[in-house]
Amino acid sequence: MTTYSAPSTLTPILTRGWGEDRSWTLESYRSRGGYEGLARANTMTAAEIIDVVKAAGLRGRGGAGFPTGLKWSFLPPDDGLPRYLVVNSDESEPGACKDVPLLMANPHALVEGVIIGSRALNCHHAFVYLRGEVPHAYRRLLSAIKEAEDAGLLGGLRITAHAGAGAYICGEETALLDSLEGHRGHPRLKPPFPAAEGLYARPTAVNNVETISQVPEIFRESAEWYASMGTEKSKGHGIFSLSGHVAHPGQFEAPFGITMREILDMAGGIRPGHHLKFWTPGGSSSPIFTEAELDVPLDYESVVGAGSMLGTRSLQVFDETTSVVRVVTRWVEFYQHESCGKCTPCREGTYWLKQILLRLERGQGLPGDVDLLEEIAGNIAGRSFCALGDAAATPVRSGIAKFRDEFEAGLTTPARELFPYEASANY
Ligand code: L3W
Ligand code: SF4
Repeated sequence: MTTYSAPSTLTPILTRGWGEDRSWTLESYRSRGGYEGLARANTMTAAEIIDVVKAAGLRGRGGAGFPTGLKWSFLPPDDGLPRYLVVNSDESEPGACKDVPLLMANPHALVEGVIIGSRALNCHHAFVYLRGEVPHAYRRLLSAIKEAEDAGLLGGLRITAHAGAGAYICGEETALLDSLEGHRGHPRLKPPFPAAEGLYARPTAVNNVETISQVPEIFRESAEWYASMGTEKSKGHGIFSLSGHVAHPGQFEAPFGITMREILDMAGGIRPGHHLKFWTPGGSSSPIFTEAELDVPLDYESVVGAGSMLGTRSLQVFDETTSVVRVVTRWVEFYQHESCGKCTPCREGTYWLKQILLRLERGQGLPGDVDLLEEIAGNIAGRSFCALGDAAATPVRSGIAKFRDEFEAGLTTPARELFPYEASANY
C-alpha cells in the first residue's frame, strides 16, 4: 500500500486569487497585475506576439498539446477578409473540471488572452463556445466581456460568447465550428485544418480556454520565465483536476513534470482507510494507470512513454472498492450516448460494447465476451472518423489489459456482489 508524504508546493498563477472575494471582477483582476500583459503586447507587432508565444513553449491545453504559437503562425497572410479566434470551452471530458472553475474565478484572464491572441492573428471578431448547461460560467464571461468593453480594453475587438446545446462532440474543434455556424455538430475532414479553412470557411485558430488564459501571464512576465517551468518539451504549468476517492478533490495548479504521487500528497492522499486501485492521467479517454505509474512525470512525453496520454489532465482516482467493469461500462455508455453517428465503427461499435459490458456488469456474460470486447474495441480504434471512437475503445482495452480477471468474473458474478455500492460511495 502506498504512503503519501510531505506536500509539494503549488504554483498558483492562473489560480492565484481564486479564493479572493469577487476574484472575477476587473478590479480584482487588475490588483493581481491583470491587463499588464496586454499593455506590453500592444507595443508589439502581430509577428512579435506570435514569436513570444513560441518562445514560451506554450502548448494547447485542450488535450492534444499542439504548440500554440505554431498553430497561430499557420494562418495564411491577412487578406483583409474576416479571420477568427475561437475559444473551445466545451469542457465535458469525464473527469475534466478546469475550464469552468477558471471561467468562474478568473474570466478576465481569458478575455485578456483573447484580446492578445486576436491582435496576433489580426482578427476583429472572436468567439467563445461554452456549454449551455453551465449558464453561470456563461453569465460570468458575459459580465467580464462587458467590463472590459466599458473600460475600453477591447480596442474594437468584438467577442461573442456562444452557449452550445450540450453535446460532447462539439468539443472536437471542427464539430464546434459546425455548431457555431448553426449546423448540427459533426466533425469535418482534416485537412483542411481550421487554420486554413475554419469558421465560415475562413482562417481560424481554435484554442482551449486554459491555453488562451495563460497568454497574458507570458506577456506580463516573460517568455523565458514561462519556459523555465515544466520540462524540456512540456513547458509551463497547468491545472490538474483531481476527483474521486481522494481526501480533498479539486484543482491543483503545478508545473508539468509533477507526479501523481505529489499531487495526491497535496490532496491529502486517498480517502481514509482505503488505498489506490487505478487512476486516469487524462480523463476517460486515456488508458488507466495504477500504483505502478504514480511516479511518472505528468508531462506530455513521459505519460505517453508510460502507455497513456496526458490529455486534459483529468486525474480521476479510484480505490479498492471500485469495480473496473462498472467504471468502464459507465464511460462506454457516455461515449455511446455522445457518438454523433457519422461513422459506422463508432456508431455501431460503441452500442455493441455497451451491450456486452452491461451483461458482464450484471454477471450474465457469455463465454468469449471478454475476447469479443477486445476485438470490437480493436476495430473501433484507428478506424473511426474522429478521436471519440478511439476514446471509447481505450478504457475497454486498458481495463481488460490491467484487470482481465474482473471482466472474466462478469460471466458468473454481478459487479455489485464483488464490489457493493455502499463500499464505493464517496462518503
Ligand atoms: C494546422 C496542421 N493545424 C494539427 C491543429 C488542429 C488542432 C490541434 C491538435 O484532439 C485530443 C484528443 C482527445 N496544420 C495541424 C494543425 N493542427 N496539425 O492542432 O490537433 P489534434 O488533431 O492532434 O487534436 P484534437 O482533435 O484537438 C484533442 C483528447 O484531446 N482529449 C480531449 C478531451 C476533451 C475535451 C473536452 O472536454 N471538450 O477537449 C482528452 O484527452 O481525445 O486526442 O487544433 O487543428 N498540420
Ligand atoms: Fe461521430 Fe464517433 Fe465517428 Fe467521431 S468517431 S465522427 S463521434 S461517429
